[in-house]
Amino acid sequence: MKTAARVGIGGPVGSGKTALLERLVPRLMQQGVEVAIVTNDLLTQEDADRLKRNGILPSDRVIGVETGSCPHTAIREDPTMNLLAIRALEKAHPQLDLIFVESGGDNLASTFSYDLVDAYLFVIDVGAGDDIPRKNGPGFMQADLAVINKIDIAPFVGADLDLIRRDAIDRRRGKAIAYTNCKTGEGLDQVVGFILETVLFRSSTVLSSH
Ligand SMILES: Nc1nc2c(ncn2[C@@H]2O[C@H](COP(=O)(O)OP(=O)(O)OP(=O)(O)O)[C@@H](O)[C@H]2O)c(=O)[nH]1
Ligand SMILES: [Mg+2]
Repeated sequence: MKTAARVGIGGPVGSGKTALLERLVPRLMQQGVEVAIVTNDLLTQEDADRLKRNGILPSDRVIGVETGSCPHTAIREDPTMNLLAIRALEKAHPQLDLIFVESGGDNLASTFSYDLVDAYLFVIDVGAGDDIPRKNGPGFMQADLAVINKIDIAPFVGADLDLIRRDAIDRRRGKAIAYTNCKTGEGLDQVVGFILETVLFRSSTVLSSH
């Protein structure tokens, strides 16, 4: 059976992980990528219900995992629940190319096990403070792609975007960084391009020509 590539999405509570998925999935599907999602929440199916409600995917392509423990446990220490959800999606939809695993909101130390995913994104929120990139959080520093989200609110919270960019480049040591506004879609082409090229090994020339 064909197995789908897997991409984790981690980051602090409310940084915009689900909002990013809501922007990414339609763009990837436009590129012919067959997508499904596993969400993780502590004690509810909140994000899975939201994704099913907004109809970006048929509802049987979304599974909500209730971790019941610190979110990082289910994406790093013991990913069994997520692996079972992935297996169920692959069995029901053998045509899948890509499965996203959204972690429950966690702290800056939250990283994914590469037994669970092929690559992961770490989403931070400009509104949480412009010092976040230099706090040496392993999730932010080690992720395959760091996503600095909510760039639109920088002027309203007194966050210095130039400082964020300088610190992010310094701490990430050449690894990829995207700057996004999930309300408008700004910066999303770079994230889609990263997934197409780095995870799915497909050309994203269609995107970069726009
Ligand atoms: N202004 C602005 N708001 C955003 C952006 N991205 C997300 N939001 C808002 O931020 C809030 C949290 O977004 P979510 O996507 O639910 O965040 P999350 O990381 O999935 O949250 P948890 O799963 O609870 O950890 C929502 O009210 C979003 O509308 C953005 O780029 N700009
Ligand atoms: Mg979420």
